Amino acid sequence: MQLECAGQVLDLSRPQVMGVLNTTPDSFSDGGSYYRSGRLDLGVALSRAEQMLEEGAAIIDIGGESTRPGAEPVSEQQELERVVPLVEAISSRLGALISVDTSTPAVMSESAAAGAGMINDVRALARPGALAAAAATGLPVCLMHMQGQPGSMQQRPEYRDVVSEVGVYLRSRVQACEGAGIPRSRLVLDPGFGFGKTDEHNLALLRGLDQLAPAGIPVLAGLSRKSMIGRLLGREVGERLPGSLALAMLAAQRGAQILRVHDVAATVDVLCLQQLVDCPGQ
Ligand code: 7PM
Repeated sequence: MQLECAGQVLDLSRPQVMGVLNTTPDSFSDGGSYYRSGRLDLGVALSRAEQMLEEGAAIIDIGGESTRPGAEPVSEQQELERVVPLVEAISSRLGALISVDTSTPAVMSESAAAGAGMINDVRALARPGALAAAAATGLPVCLMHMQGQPGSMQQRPEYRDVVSEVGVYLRSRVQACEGAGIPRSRLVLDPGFGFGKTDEHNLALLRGLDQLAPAGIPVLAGLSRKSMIGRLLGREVGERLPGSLALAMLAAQRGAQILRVHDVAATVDVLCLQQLVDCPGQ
């Protein structure tokens, strides 16, 4: 499997790491470290991106909207101001493959023009205009499942059969994409761990990860530092690396091709060993 990302080829015959570079001042795990007196510091963000690339990240994920429950909504203008200059700088200076974590059509178009190679949408292109905007970029898209809306999604998540319902939803979004001119060869699917899911739902999705996507469509798993690790193990966000690494390996063993993580070097080590055991001679 491989993905064609604006001239760069992403090899998915082995699991690849997507490193998270969050540009929101309230990001729960970066603590707003790229902000100096309320303004985004391009230099700091660039060196963080460079470090993740050196550690083996294949993709840098840049987002300007916090999806944390209770986070303040971000205007289109604000999101553009946070994301586009970073995409431009990281793509031109580092030549990195960038995915842009957005649900906003204008951010998709302007990020693509600034050099982004992939769209990562936690709303699976469901916002008005998003399907058409994403299609026009020609870029691959990660479609994520979410139940409810970020502000309230964790209040009472409910499913009859979470694996089958998430699968049905993702396949319906694949169809919507195909209808809008985005072929399935350009799609990645993601169950959206923690997005309107209890710990039991998240565990069931991890167990059933290999049943989620139609054959040939790669799967992305984002488990890094998530609150399910906090609840299951009783760990604060700074203490979730071992749990994150275990879940990244479990996801890779169940066929995830892209792991979205904060701790790139450690995850690359884990995935390297997993491949040596599970895919000898490759
Ligand atoms: C607060 C709550 C801050 C949640 C950040 C988050 C995913 C994603 C995110 C994911 C894809 C986080 C999330 N998670 N995109 N964006 N998959 N495709 O924990 O799981 O990083 S934001």
